[in-house]
Amino acid sequence: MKKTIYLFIILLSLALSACQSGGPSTKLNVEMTDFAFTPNHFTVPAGEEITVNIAHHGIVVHEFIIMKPGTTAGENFDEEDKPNVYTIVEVPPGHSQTFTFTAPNHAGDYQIVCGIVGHLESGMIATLTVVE
Ligand SMILES: [Cu+2]
Repeated sequence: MKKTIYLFIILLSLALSACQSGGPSTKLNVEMTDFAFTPNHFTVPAGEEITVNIAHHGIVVHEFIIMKPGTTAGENFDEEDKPNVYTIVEVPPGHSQTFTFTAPNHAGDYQIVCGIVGHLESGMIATLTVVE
């Protein structure tokens, strides 16, 4: 009987740790290539300071832009979209860069794009999910 309980506890703790790894994180790792973000979905806790480690493996400059709540860049990123930028980082090709930002206080999905002309259209788009 005891063995069964121990086994149950082990399985339960494994299940819990598995959940955590897929849950919100304050540390994000993202790879930039020409022309994609990998991964293209991130989950962070609302209001927390988030550290983003970017590894750029492409040959042209890219940006990591998070759009403000309720806004998207639409079909392409242009002048009209600049007031809707929540945070922006520019990364030269071949560089690794770390930056921090404070996650929005409101849960929801926020669009991540690269604002260089033509890059969003080429696939540089991702989603930041903020959870309470
Ligand atoms: Cu880009």
